[in-house]
Amino acid sequence: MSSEESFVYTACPGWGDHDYCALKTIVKDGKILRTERVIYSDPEEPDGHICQKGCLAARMPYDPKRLMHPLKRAGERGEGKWEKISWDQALDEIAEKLQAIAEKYGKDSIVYWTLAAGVPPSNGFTSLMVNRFANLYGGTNPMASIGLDNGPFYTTFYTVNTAFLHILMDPRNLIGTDLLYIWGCNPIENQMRAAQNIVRAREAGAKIVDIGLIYDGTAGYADEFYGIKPGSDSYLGMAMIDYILANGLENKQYLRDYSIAAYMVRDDNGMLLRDADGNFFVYDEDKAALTNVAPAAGAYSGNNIAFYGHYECDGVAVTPVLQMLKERAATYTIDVVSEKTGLLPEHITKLAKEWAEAKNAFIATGYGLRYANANETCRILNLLGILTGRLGTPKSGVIEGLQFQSYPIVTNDGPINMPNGPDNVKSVSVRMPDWFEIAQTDASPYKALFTPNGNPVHQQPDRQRWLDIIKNMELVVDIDVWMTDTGELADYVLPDCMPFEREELISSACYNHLVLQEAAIEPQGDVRDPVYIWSELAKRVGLGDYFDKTIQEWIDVRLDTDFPAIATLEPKVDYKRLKAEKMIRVNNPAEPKFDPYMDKTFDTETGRMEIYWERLLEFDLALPRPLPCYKVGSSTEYPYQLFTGRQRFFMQSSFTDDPINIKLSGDTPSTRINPKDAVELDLVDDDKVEVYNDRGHVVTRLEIDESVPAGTIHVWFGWRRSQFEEGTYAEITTQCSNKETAGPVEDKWFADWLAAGHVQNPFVEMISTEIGSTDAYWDSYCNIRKYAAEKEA
Ligand SMILES: Nc1nc2c(c(=O)[nH]1)N[C@H]1C(S)=C(S)[C@@H](COP(=O)(O)OP(=O)(O)OC[C@H]3O[C@@H](n4cnc5c(=O)[nH]c(N)nc54)[C@H](O)[C@@H]3O)O[C@H]1N2
Ligand SMILES: Nc1nc2c(c(=O)[nH]1)N[C@H]1C(S)=C(S)[C@@H](COP(=O)(O)OP(=O)(O)OC[C@H]3O[C@@H](n4cnc5c(=O)[nH]c(N)nc54)[C@H](O)[C@@H]3O)O[C@H]1N2
Ligand code: SF4
Ligand SMILES: [Mo]
Repeated sequence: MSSEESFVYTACPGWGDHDYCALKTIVKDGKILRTERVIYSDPEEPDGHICQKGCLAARMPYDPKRLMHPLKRAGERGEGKWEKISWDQALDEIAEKLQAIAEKYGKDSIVYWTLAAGVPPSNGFTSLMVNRFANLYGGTNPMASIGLDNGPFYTTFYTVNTAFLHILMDPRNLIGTDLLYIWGCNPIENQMRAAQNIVRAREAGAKIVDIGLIYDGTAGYADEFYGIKPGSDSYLGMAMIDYILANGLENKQYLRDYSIAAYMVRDDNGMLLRDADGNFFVYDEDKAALTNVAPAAGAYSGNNIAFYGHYECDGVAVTPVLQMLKERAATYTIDVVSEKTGLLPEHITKLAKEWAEAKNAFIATGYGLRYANANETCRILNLLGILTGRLGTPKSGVIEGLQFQSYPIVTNDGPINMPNGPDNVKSVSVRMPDWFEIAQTDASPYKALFTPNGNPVHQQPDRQRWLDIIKNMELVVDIDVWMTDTGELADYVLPDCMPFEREELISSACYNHLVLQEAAIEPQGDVRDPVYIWSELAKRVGLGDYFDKTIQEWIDVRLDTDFPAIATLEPKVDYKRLKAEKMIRVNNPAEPKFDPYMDKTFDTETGRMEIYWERLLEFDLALPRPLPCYKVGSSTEYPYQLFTGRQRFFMQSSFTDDPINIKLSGDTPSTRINPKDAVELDLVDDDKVEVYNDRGHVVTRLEIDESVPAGTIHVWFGWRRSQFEEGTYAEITTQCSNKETAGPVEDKWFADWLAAGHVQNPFVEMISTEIGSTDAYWDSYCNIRKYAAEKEA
């Protein structure tokens, strides 16, 4: 053991779905001293980053509250009585029960819940090993169409026929822009990697405008803040589209070259006009005639192509897409939109004008838009980028869902996930709304549940649903680093290593670098890494031959890829080389920085960005259209909109055990309401209040705070159930994936996705979780009352 300081790299434990940093972990005498930002190699040297959570993460491995030993339930489920057992006992018993359940009910009765949003690093061994196990052994993945971050996926699937690619963006592209609309997200407090670049962008002259609900840290940082009524953003978007088109501010050259704005639509059936060979039609003004355009970005007959007007082709009346859009947008008048959004008419016009007129401008959208209408909202905001010619244009764009990346780096994970190829996987997948319908009934065929990633009992909306599901399970195994609300209901809780304790390949989001995570310290207590856990379980169910590699060997498999940015490196990168160098810059260009739209080639039927969606014609959604929220404001009994937004010092339920982070978060969870509502409700600061609806309740202290608009109740997200006085926010939130919120449009989207050749199984196609659903995290209504008074009454 050296008594000099040394360092290793670690995937940050605050790594949560949208911001991902490798940390530089400084070690001395076998202990972690501190964490620092990573210094990447040139030209990415300045871009490594660390935030307060990253700094405090180094405390985590030493937290006495973390899981240290395998636990077996000793009392009733949820009673909190545990017996410490050995790994051998735990794995022997789990394997035996698993085999018995498989024998009795079939393998599909075994469910794997693998939402890896809060498990660092994404697509590491915590995911790869369970995928491999499930694909070899069999079982059900209920993750097809989860209802998590759907809007951006919906938008890019129909517009440019990709799933994930067009959602990624190098955050450094923000630097040099003139105007940034931060729309429905709070990056200054919870997307620190983005925040760093927003700060740089502002220093370089950008004006920052926040369109939001809560006056949050981003609102405070912004030059202007516009508070909008919950879930009404698509109306503002349509008013902006109207302004652009009514004033001729659209970028015609761009629309002509890269979109189908000029393509003719048949008035009689709403389909794009095609000839027998699949050519499309536009109107050539010089020739004063309709001329055809071949599929896959065929050329136009001339330069003067019409966007507006009404035409006829062999007796069929036809209209260009942009004319139709203009007519539709014109119905969203300033008065209508002002009423819907609560924004002043002059503010709507100002937002539209400045967006249309700025030289370089970005819209960055996020998860404040996750109402049941979020899919259309995202589409409309994306369209604002297309109409002004900003997608793929330097220093401009629309970034959906704040998924920030440099160039994607692809490793050879297929053979790990699917050792016998995609056609021979034994796992099956069920769309989540369908799964919930069955799983929560007494007739549920699902008998075993593994939760190796995520904390669903706490973080999935409508907690009761999970209690019902677990009631039917004969075996529940949670793998985590903390005792969570999910673990509390398990039969076995297995303690995973923290990233500080194990090796791993960090391949995503590190600004074009492959980084080796090395163990900073010995595993504390009796914790084990995911390769050990799944390999040992596999051995006990007869799959040992498939789990015969060490972590180092698996890393070699991952690096043995023909993905050009890695394959072209000299000498070839393998574990040994990475171990010697710790990080290696892959062969991606430094400039231009990754922008998914930059080469402007699109794998669509037309070869252009499709801003008219024939496939959703039956829902009157060929053109975009604001849709209502699901429940917000719809109840007189529960008149308030519930917002359960994030906590700066927590990463979802991670960090909620650390005393410093707890202190920084106000010691105990709180509920915030506007002073006006407080007066009306006769509530004062620090009252104990109950926020409730027909599903359940949560009890906290009250904070009266002007940051929350009247009509909205904000209960902070993240805190464990045990930290609330009673109940938890998860009792009162709306189910995301259910038959009501995932309706016919979502069904059609899912069907279109499969028809496009995709696979309904997130264990095969790692992205399909976001397809064919809708987010409804904020669609819940609720009421609030003083708690003690209610009890005494
Ligand atoms: N510290 C911390 N950081 C995190 C996380 C964490 O738990 N803690 N979680 C990570 C994950 S998984 C995610 S998905 C991201 C999410 O991060 P964000 O995309 O930033 O989403 P939220 O924080 O949910 O919501 C942000 C803002 O949306 C606004 N909002 C609410 N309703 C509306 C509306 O109707 N219209 C508009 N325009 N705005 C509205 C509110 O003002 C709120 O402050 O954060 C990631 N980062
Ligand atoms: N009310 C409400 N509900 C929400 C949201 C909201 O804003 N409000 N946000 C939604 C969103 S955007 C998301 S992404 C989901 C998040 O939902 P989840 O991903 O289920 O939430 P987390 O609490 O992040 O769960 C991650 C779990 O992984 C564990 N973990 C951390 N590190 C490791 C590790 O190294 N190994 C293992 N095995 N486990 C580890 C953590 O302790 C934690 O229990 O929640 C959703 N639910
Ligand atoms: S931004 Fe996220 S990943 Fe980066 S240091 Fe902070 S918590 Fe960790
Ligand atoms: Mo998320």
